[in-house]
Amino acid sequence: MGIDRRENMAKKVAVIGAGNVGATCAYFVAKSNIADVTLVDVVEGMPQAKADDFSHTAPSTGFARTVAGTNDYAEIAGADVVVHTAGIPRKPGMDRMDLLKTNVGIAQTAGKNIAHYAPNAVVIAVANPLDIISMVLLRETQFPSRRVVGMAGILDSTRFQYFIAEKLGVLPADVQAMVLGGHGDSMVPLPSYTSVAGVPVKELLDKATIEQLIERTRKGGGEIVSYLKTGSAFYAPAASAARMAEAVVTGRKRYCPASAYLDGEFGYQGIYLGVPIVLGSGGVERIIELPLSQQEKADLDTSAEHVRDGVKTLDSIDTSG
Ligand code: A3D
Repeated sequence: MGIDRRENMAKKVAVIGAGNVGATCAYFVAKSNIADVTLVDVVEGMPQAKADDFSHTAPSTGFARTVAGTNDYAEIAGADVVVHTAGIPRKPGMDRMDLLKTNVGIAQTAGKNIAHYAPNAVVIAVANPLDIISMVLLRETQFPSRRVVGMAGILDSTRFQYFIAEKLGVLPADVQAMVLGGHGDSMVPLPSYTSVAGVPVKELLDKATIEQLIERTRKGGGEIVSYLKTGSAFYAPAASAARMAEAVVTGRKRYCPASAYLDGEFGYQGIYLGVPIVLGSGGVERIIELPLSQQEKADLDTSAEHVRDGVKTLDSIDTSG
């Protein structure tokens, strides 16, 4: 299985939810010239307006793709990738789980429409609570689990990379980091798999400083929520989702952490959890079972337990609603 170098002319990415994350993600994807983009939202006129506005940047930015906005799910037909961002974001004082009830209903509608109109797509979940919304999309689409994946670890890792680079005064792109686990305060940054141009971070920073940066990574999303007050981060989440969409559209086999459905990997069964994967045109092409220290595995167990609790809440909503 080599890298897929087929021409991408006919590729299409649909983004559901044309709010902060969705619209920014659509723009990143369109600007990278890898696919045509369709933006879907329930608010009348808004996705159309944003799509037109993006299109008018083409002479300045040079992108050559079409961007369409619509209120009709039928227009996602033929999408190779569907990025699901529709749903309410956090406000100060809220936990990602507080969004569950509202966002599950939205994801159920989206999942049914994706299955109907884009039955061959790879779905990238972004709406929160991420690991639970990924499960909802899996259940509603009934796609093979490798075709429903959640964006979180790649974002959490880039935050960890950025904080390390900032501390060391080096180029962020030279830092490689790995953050596993559920997308929440129990996420598991792994210094043992984090390096700066191949040099283990433990050689460059002391233990206390690394611990501080880990804590900042866990709270990175929350910091932005408390500054913004009316919503949550969107540039970095959108850039991460666009990178994942790009890996699928281009068939590049990107090694990244993402929320994948586990069927025994790392000892977990039937939940979505952030783990290292290879992402390509088929979606999750491989899950990499890294060796973990006792402490890392214990932290991942705690994170998995939080996700399991979320699935229980989801199931109670399903049966009562
Ligand atoms: P926001 O700017 O409010 O956009 C959400 C959009 O969804 C709005 O334009 C809504 O009109 C739209 N929408 C609502 N219901 C539907 C529907 N049924 N069909 C289509 N569109 C609909 O929020 P945002 O873009 O900042 O955040 C979107 C979601 O992403 C939230 O749940 C956030 O919590 C989540 N998020 C996740 C991450 C991760 O790292 C996983 C990061 C940032 C945001």
